[in-house]
Amino acid sequence: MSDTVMHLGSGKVRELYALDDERLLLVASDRISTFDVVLPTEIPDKGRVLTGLSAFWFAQTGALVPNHLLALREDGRSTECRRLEMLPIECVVRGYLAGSGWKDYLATGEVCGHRLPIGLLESQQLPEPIFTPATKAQTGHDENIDRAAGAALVGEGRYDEVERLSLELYRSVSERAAKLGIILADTKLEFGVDAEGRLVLADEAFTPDSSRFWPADEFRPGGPQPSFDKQFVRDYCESLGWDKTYPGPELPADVVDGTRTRYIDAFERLTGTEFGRYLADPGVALG
Ligand code: Q0N
Repeated sequence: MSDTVMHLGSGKVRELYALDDERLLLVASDRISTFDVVLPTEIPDKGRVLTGLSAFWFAQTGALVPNHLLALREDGRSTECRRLEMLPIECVVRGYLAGSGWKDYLATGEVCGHRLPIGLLESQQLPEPIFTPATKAQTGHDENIDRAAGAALVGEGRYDEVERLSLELYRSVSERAAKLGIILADTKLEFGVDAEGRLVLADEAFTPDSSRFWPADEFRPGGPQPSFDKQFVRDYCESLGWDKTYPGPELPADVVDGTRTRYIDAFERLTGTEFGRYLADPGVALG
């Protein structure tokens, strides 16, 4: 690379670079985190799987909402994106009661100001999907917020708009996943605003790192569901009695291989494309 490319920031598993004033490069690594700790062992091709899935969903939902994807690079793990002014909230949609939604419901009977029926079970489907935004914590955990707090951060009009778009996206993708035997329990979306003031879907979308995907044939409400992608990793880490603080444990080869197979399986089921075809030509993900 002869040009200077500014490194703008690191997520736990992705890096962001500025290509120029209008464009960013988003690079997905093969790093994996569990219990909020990045492990020292990588999962080969994980970054390509997530990049391909995200690109696939951007292409599939482009008619519903414009998105930041400009180009998918030949390496299959890097995307050129439009540079936006990001909104300071995480746009979460939940169709099922899991994670922090379940915790909040147990404590208060509500999630982000949505009062829910009494007697719901952990992982149960909600009467209808709900928009449950969160603040973007720089360190530590995102905090769930209600409509008033969200509207104070982005404005009433923008709040209504991202709520409507997030729910539309969730409905569209969850219906498609359901036909493939996969439950989209919940998902986290990020939006930005372009120079013309239009909302644009950004970041990654509908990947296993940003969503809970559950195999429908193993769905058993009344407890937590096994993770489609990370369950081998979690089970292995639990078996060690690791205290879930940095540093995490190295993963043995069978856990790495099993987890890699699960990621590729998710890619192939959701996109209907062989992962080998994606590696040979990432453009196939765009349809
Ligand atoms: C941006 N983040 C979130 C990647 C994700 N299109 C954009 N324009 C301006 N800023 C951003 C995007 C996007 N996507 C998104 N931060 C900046 C967190 N990052 C962390 C690093 O990896």
